[in-house]
Amino acid sequence: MSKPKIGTIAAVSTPAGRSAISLIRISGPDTFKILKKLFITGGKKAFPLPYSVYFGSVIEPETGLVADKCLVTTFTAPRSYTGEDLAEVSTHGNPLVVSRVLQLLLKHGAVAAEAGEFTRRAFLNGKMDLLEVEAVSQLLSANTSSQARLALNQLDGLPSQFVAKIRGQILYHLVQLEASLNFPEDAIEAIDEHLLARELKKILAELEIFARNARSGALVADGLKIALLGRPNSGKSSLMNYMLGRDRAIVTEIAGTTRDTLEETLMVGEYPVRIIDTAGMRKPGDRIEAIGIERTTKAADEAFALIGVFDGSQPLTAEDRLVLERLRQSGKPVIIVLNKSDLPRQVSPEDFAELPPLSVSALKGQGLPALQTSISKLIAESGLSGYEEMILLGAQQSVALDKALAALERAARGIGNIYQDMLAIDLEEAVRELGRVNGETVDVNTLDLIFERFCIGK
Ligand SMILES: Nc1nc2c(ncn2[C@@H]2O[C@H](COP(=O)(O)OP(=O)(O)O)[C@@H](O)[C@H]2O)c(=O)[nH]1
Ligand SMILES: [Mg+2]
Repeated sequence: MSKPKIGTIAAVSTPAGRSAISLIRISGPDTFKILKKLFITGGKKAFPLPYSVYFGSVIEPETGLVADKCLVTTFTAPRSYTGEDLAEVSTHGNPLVVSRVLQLLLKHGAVAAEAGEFTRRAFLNGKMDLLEVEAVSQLLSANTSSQARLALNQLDGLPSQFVAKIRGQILYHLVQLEASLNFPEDAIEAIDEHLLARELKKILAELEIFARNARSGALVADGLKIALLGRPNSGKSSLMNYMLGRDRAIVTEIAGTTRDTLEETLMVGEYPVRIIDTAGMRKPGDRIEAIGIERTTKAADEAFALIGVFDGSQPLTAEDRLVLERLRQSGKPVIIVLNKSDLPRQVSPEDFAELPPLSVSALKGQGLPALQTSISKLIAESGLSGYEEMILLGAQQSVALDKALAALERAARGIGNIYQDMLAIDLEEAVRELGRVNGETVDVNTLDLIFERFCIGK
């Protein structure tokens, strides 16, 4: 049976609306056949030479009417984004013009591309692996410059090479193992289990670092969540506003003003931090406040670190002690802020024993540099990977990586104590799951899930 013929796709790659220029992409075997029917070059240069830019007119062949004057850039297989013949048509950025040019392409043999179809073809043609696909996806959807930076790092292909290498190594050991299992009477040497154990542990250690880099990447790409916790009126909302440098949260002297959690991103050093202002922790006054306090608990659970906010101008209350208890029990990195340092201090630092407090006045704007330094220090000591090492994974890739790690761990731990065919099963699983991380083994459904997150035209 012959492979189904791959069609030629077209789509607008720039956002809808008016702009100076819009870009239509067309990719597939008939790209230039279709363009030759519709595009008349202005100059004498033969069309289409590869990697050239042409100025000319897109015309309606039936009437000869000009649909637009535009630039066409040519790329030929396999050196293009998709790995196929590809052209980019830069039209005037009026939706009427853009739509007319696209309709002409569709009428003369192209089909409308689906979301992510250009990138999907790039993947299927071996132009990028799944780690690079994920990087493109995250680059396009990045909301913070650090997310964009991480995505660009990943596009350099190093994580891809790493996963391919590790997978290759495990596969090598698996093949050796299978050979000695299946042909024991032949001249194939028996597996040296000590040697294999050492090799597998080495591979496992490398893969664990990769997994840590992926966890760090996920945390940093999303922004490190830091929740402000404290009793009502300790000044959490004021502190948030002070940190942001603007009045984001409502501040009043009425306890229980903040009922919902509020979230804003700011940069601390090179890291994006999501500061979460919460409802004060106390016995709720009404049902709305109760929901707010529930959300506070959730925010605290999800946070990467916590900032305990206390009113330094008053002796610690029972509510304050409850907050302290929560902070101690969270097991997360904690910073203690003694707010209202513009007023005479009434609490003693001993109340915070192992957590030296920082004096801040959110109202008068004092103490922010020290707080920022503390946050930076906390991030530095948290075991996050360095920026250049961080990895971005999609949801399915994370799951696959965890499975690969677990299988490899079983193999490395079990060697010597379990039958070699059990060992082979674990190694096989590790190889398969790593293949899902970089796309060397991946099923169509998973691909659908991955590419439907893309926009049309990418
Ligand atoms: N004197 C003084 N008052 C403050 C300071 N920070 C906040 N307040 C006041 O404390 C009250 C409660 O502040 P708010 O930020 O709403 O506290 P929250 O309930 O913890 O969010 C408001 O009247 C603020 O103006 C501060 O640094 N110094
Ligand atoms: Mg508040």
